[in-house]
Amino acid sequence: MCKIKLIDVPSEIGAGTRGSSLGVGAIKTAAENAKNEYFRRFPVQHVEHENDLLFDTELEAATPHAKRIEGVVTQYERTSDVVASALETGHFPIVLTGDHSNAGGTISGLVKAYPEKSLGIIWIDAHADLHTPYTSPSGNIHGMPLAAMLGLNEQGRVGFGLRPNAINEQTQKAWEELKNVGNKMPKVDGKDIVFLGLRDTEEEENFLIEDEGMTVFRVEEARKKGMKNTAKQALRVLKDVDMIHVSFDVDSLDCDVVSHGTGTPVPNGLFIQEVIAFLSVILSEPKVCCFEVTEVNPTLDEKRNAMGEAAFKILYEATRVIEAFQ
Ligand SMILES: [Mn+2]
Repeated sequence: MCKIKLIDVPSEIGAGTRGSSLGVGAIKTAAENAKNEYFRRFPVQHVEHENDLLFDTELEAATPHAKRIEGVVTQYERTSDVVASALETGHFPIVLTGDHSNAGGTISGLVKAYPEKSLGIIWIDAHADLHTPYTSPSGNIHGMPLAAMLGLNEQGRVGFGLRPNAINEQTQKAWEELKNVGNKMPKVDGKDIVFLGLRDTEEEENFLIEDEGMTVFRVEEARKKGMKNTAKQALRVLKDVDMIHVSFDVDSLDCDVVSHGTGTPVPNGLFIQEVIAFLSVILSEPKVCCFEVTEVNPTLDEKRNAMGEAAFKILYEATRVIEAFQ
């Protein structure tokens, strides 16, 4: 049986809306209110954040197409060190983060610990997070972590030239640094990325999904097939990789049914029990080496702490599967 290590990364400098740094606290509050022992059983290792950069308007203006990107580089370096050392000491890291840009730090830690192993990623999300500074409409880096892991540059790897942003040198340099954290670039092949719950993407991202051969399970399709069958199919897609990372963005959940307590809520998403069913198969696969939960924002929750409670329920059930099988 594995030793689980919880890692808390309350960074929200990659988000466009404030408050996701409070997300891990909202999950802990949900556990305490349910009188659940979870956070007593698994102590949390904290990773220092750079959220004070949010108050530096000059810094934000310096790299408008990738806001606070130098801070994100620092964050990736810190998180990747903690994740890599958790793996090296025989732990299974469960990473709880503020905004989804942090996933790049987690993944950089996996490749830092195991540079020889090929990586597959299961990305449970309403969004593809495949923008680069060259294509991002917002400049918010939580829409870019997968592009960084793919090592994408100008207009993706493709050169189709859809309204590319004019990037200054400072942004360019920091984007290269960000992609190279973990000393391996690219860290993943497009064909080894599987999405679940995707339903709000831009043209540039759709192009990349198609061009790189990524796999997408949309909500209706997965529901029709059944979540466990969908999970088995996802694992078949990743049958040749050496290790698998699972990243769960709570905006994959249906915001009308569950909660709007996340930065970029989208309707017509997954239900809590569907994510639990999907993960019950995925996390029993021995090649899975890390699980991540992100983007809970209690300041946006119209139902008190409903999103924190949903995330905790999923985290709790996911952890039971990890303990049983990893
Ligand atoms: Mn996301």
